[in-house]
Amino acid sequence: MLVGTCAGVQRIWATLEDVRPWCLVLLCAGVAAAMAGPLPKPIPVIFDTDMGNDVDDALALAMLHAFESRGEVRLLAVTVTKDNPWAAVYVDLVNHFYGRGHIPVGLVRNGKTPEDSPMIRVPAERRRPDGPFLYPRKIRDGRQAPEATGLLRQVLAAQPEGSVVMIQVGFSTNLARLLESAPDAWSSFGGRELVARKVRLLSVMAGEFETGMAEFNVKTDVPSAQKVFAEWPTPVVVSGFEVGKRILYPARSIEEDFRYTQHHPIVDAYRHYGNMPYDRPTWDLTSVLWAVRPERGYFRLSEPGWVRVDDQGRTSFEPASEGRHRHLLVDELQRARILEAFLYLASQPPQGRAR
Ligand SMILES: [Ca+2]
Repeated sequence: MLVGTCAGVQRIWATLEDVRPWCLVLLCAGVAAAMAGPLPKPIPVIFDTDMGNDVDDALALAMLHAFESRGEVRLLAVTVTKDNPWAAVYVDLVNHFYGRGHIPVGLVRNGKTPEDSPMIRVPAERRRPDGPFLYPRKIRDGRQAPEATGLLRQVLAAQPEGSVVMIQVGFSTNLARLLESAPDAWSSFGGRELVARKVRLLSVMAGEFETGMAEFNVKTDVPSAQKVFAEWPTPVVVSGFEVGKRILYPARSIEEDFRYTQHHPIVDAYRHYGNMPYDRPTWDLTSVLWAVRPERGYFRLSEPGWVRVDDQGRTSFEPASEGRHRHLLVDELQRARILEAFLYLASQPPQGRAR
């Protein structure tokens, strides 16, 4: 069926020289839709983040809450690969801020980058003049959060077959451990089988596909990245470093678009990550936008192939018709449209909450 379709497309292609650019857009949209079939609404999403290492993770989480408010996403869980106790606390207080404190938050054990980070610690430590925390949360200490791999198994086991979209915007520690995980009380399947049954798509921010440099998310945990790219059983769409670095989130938005409330945990994180005013690349936001709206033409997709990770953490893309991987491509017009979406989504107020 697919072979026949491709042959037909090739024949038509040869006769459509004047309209090829538009055909390419439509073809890419078709490929996006065909990769996973019609998307359910809301899309069940698991967000895996190294919250605290860069502020784009915080903006990406804010976007996911906006998508949930718009009926496009149901955030099943957030799992954290930064092994710092404030990381899970900060994620939990952001979820509470958006009125979704019920979302489970899992934290890696014996993971990478345990160092302190003011962008998560300072908002978490802020208190009102009369004593309580400025931003309510249920997780007081990251050590109270469940271990991430077990939480991933628990959440996946409860979902329908082929339904879950996973978004990984940190290192691959949690997802590699998920693949290796053994049957347990939540599921009689091992990790790879559980993923193959429950997950429809993995959207990843990792790697770099222009120069092949060792990108942070890959080089921080090379063996886990190698495992995920070699063994993950579903389609994988990767946003390389080169995509988000050319779309800068403007400091002006942080200063002006969040004024609907006096205190905002995303603004606090941004102000404590760098010296204001600064514009920051939107790496992790691109993987969220692709995962939720793959059919909307924000991005183009590469041909299919395989992402390879060498022992130094350098990435390359090897085209192959049977490959399960693709990476994102963007042009100038698309970048402008993507940034507009980021600004509206990241700064969208919590749903139905007068503050
Ligand atoms: Ca990140």
